[in-house]
Formats: sequence, C-alpha cells, structure tokens
Amino acid sequence: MTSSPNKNQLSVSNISKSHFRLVVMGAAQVGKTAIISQFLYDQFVTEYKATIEELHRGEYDMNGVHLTLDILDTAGSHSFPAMRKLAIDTGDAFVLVYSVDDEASFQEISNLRQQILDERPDNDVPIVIVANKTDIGESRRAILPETAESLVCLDWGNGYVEASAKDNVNIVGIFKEILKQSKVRYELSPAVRRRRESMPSSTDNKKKGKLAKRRTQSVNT
Ligand SMILES: Nc1nc2c(ncn2[C@@H]2O[C@H](COP(=O)(O)OP(=O)(O)OP(=O)(O)O)[C@@H](O)[C@H]2O)c(=O)[nH]1
Ligand SMILES: [Mg+2]
Repeated sequence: MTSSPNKNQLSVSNISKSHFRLVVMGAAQVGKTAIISQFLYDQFVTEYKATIEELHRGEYDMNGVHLTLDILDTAGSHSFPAMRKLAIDTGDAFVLVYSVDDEASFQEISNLRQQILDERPDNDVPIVIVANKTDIGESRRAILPETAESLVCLDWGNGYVEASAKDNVNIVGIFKEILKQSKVRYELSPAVRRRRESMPSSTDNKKKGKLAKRRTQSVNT
C-alpha cells in the first residue's frame, strides 16, 4: 500500500488532516469526565466536580504518523445552547454517554443525537452511545442492555458500548468503536488506514491509552 497523497486523502476531512476532534456529551454525572480521565490519564476520580467545558489533547505517533486527538468534555448541566451548538458544529465524531441506572440520561442522549443529526448537514458523523456505570450491578439497571443495544444499533445505526469508567472496563473499546464508525473515511486514505491498524486490539485493555502516546494535556478553550 502506497502512502503517497492521493485525491481521496486530500478530500477526506477528519483523520487525514492528522487532527481529530471528538466531542463527549450526555446528561450531568453520567461519567463523561471519568471516561476521558481513564482513557487519557489512567485515573478514576470518585469525587464529583461539574464540568463547564474542557479540551484535552492527546498526541500520538502511530507507525510514524502523527495524530492529534482533541477530546472535548462538555457540561451535562447548565450547558449553554451556543456552546452546545459550537461543539456539535466542530466535532468530527461524538460519544454520547448515559448512565445505566438513570433512565432520564438515556432520553438525554436521544435528544442530543437528534440535535446532532439536525445541525449537521452531512448527517453521517460517527456517533457512539456509551452505557456507563455497568459496575453498579444488574439490579440497579434502569435500562436493559439488550433494549438499549437494539435501539442504538438497529434503529439508530450508531455504535453501542457498555463500559465502566470506575472499573476501567471497555474504555478503550469506546475509542475503538469511534474509529470503526469512521471506517468509510479511513478506507478512503491508505495513510490513515495504516494508522487505524496500529490502534490497540480489543484484548489490549490493559495497555489502554498506550497508542504510542507521547503526551496528553488539558488545554484551555
Ligand atoms: N459507579 C460508577 N461511578 C462512576 C462511573 N463513572 C463516573 N462515576 C461517578 O459518577 C460521578 C459523576 O462522574 P463525572 O465523570 O464527573 O460525570 P460527568 O458526566 O462528567 O458530569 P458533568 O461534568 O456534570 O456533566 C462521579 O462521582 C464519578 O466518580 C462508573 O463507571 N461507575
Ligand atoms: Mg464532567
């Protein structure tokens, strides 16, 4: 496979420009910040502090190709409509998080997804739905996994991942699923495809966050 630039690569919008912006949205306290913190910093923070908006940046070298991954952590509560609109307009892909013990948080991701579809004229942005806090146990679940998964995957055509930021279960799976949802774009570019192949496999959870990571940082927006 040649790595020379081609027409497709130039016309591809997201990863091919070596800068990918992932927006994480969802109701308050569903675990958005906890997921990002596990992925980028290998940490789970138990005390809750409401996010206003925070941009994290991860720099990666994948087979010699440099990738800047921006992850925008958004506010679940008191989210200003203009901020939300800007986040939706500028995201390359979206992670919508709900908490499995909170039915209203599932309704919120349904609303957010509709807003994304309404505001993005291309309407094909990768979206992954995350069912977080699976560690709380089956008895406290407000939404059954099979109900959520069939709605998300079959009716919505989006990706679905069950995860626990607390127990560090499937956190890398969220980011792998986003790449899977971006498949069409990846396939357009040989150089980008090589980068995708260098992502960790599903059995690599213990090595999470080690995508040849050079450094991560929190940057002001
Ligand atoms: N049991 C459990 N608790 C979690 C998990 N993820 C997050 N929490 C807890 O849930 C609370 C809220 O987590 P955050 O990550 O701050 O939630 P958030 O979605 O970023 O909230 P906002 O910033 O207000 O939108 C914190 O007390 C976390 O410790 C999880 O996977 N399991
Ligand atoms: Mg937060």
